[in-house]
Amino acid sequence: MTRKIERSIEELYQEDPERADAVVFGRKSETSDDPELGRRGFLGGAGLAAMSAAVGGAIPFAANMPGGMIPAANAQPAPAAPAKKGPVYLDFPGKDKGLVVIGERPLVAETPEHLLDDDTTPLSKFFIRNNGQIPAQAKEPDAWKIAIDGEVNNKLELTLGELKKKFKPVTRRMVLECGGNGRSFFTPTARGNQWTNGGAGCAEWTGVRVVDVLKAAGVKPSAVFSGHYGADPHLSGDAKRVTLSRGVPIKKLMDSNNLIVWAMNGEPLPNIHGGPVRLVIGGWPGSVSAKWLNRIWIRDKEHDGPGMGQTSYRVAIKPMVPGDKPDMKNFKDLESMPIRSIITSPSNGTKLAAGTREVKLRGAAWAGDNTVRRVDVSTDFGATWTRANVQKPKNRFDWQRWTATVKVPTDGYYEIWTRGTDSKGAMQPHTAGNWNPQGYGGNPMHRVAVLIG
Ligand SMILES: Nc1nc2c(c(=O)[nH]1)N[C@H]1C(S)=C(S)[C@@H](COP(=O)(O)O)O[C@H]1N2
Ligand SMILES: [Mo]
Repeated sequence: MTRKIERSIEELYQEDPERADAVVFGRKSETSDDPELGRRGFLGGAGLAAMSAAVGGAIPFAANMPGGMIPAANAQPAPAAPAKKGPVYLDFPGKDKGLVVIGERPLVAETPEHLLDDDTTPLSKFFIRNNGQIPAQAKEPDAWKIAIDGEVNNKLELTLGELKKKFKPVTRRMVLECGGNGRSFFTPTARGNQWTNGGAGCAEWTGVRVVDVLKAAGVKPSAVFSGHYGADPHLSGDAKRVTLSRGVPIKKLMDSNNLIVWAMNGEPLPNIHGGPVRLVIGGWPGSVSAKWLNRIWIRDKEHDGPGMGQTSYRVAIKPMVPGDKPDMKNFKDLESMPIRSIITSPSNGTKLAAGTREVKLRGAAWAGDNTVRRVDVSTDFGATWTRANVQKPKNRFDWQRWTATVKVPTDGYYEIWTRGTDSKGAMQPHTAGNWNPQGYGGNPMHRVAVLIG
């Protein structure tokens, strides 16, 4: 008996992983009560042949394949909208056509892992995340005004021109990562843009230290938290509504790595990335790094702007039942981003010549406020691991590039897995854990399918 497959294999894995396994593996009966029938490790010749056909080659390490996990060869980038089949590629001035649109209004686009192969992410490949409308390009960048007010002794209103003159410029290579990066890996689906791993990039940012400007303003002892504001109009067009305004505890704000920046990779900050001037706060959700920055409000209590509170940028304190109604008392702000490692070469679905026995890998790893202690890679579904060579960061909040060479015994279908461990010992899990309604903190191991021969 064969049932017609109406849903995509990805959807089926989301909804009914056992049945998906049965379909992918060509198991004869979906309703068999023999628990071993259809288990990957116990596949007979017919099932294995069907699976091999599905992924395009023999699977030398089939016995190790975890049940219920969609093969990397079948995993696709998330479509922009449920109605659309397959990825929608970005068409935006100055941007690489390989970026994938994951939201159209507001415009959101991610960078597939293989386009993050540069040590410094070029402007053309840097992901885009907007919550509101994209403002018009500023005509006189140096006349742009930024206010520092609230719990300060001297309220400041500086133009960008003054900022450049009064404070010492510094350049830092830092990761900017959306708080929702990895959201698409949650089951059941979490609300929001369905990022895979591409809501991140690492650029050279030039600007002045936030702390230098704060010193000039004189922060009062009553200061507790900040509120960051940008000039982008609300999607509704209502001039009174703020698009997004998040902030950080004053201790984080004072970190000397935080910058008010006007240049990215040595170029004037592009409008789409918040030009002429934005904040860059390393290691924390990208949403605190306000684009089109026009105000830093120093507050005597936690901030309450749009994007703060409820389940926005917040994770469960005690694990909750996935998909359940949230208990609002059980949430805390997502602060440091979790460890993530990605394979940037080869790309998912790469075919290599028959007889290839060694594969060279390149990747990147980063870990929010922490550093990357190690990266390990596996070609046999996690049975054995090889330690990668991890480079040192250029400066704090930089990502760490890594390389590794792995050996494969025969031709066939392989999945290369990467698993990062941070400086505190936290390691990437197999699947996204600690489910929360808006899907923060999803950092499962990254996998790419490679077909040899
Ligand atoms: N003013 C403003 N700043 C913003 C946003 C926004 O919508 N408006 N989005 C934030 C979010 S959620 C992220 S992840 C980053 C994205 O920066 P990018 O578009 O330059 O990649 O900007 C942040 N700063
Ligand atoms: Mo974000």
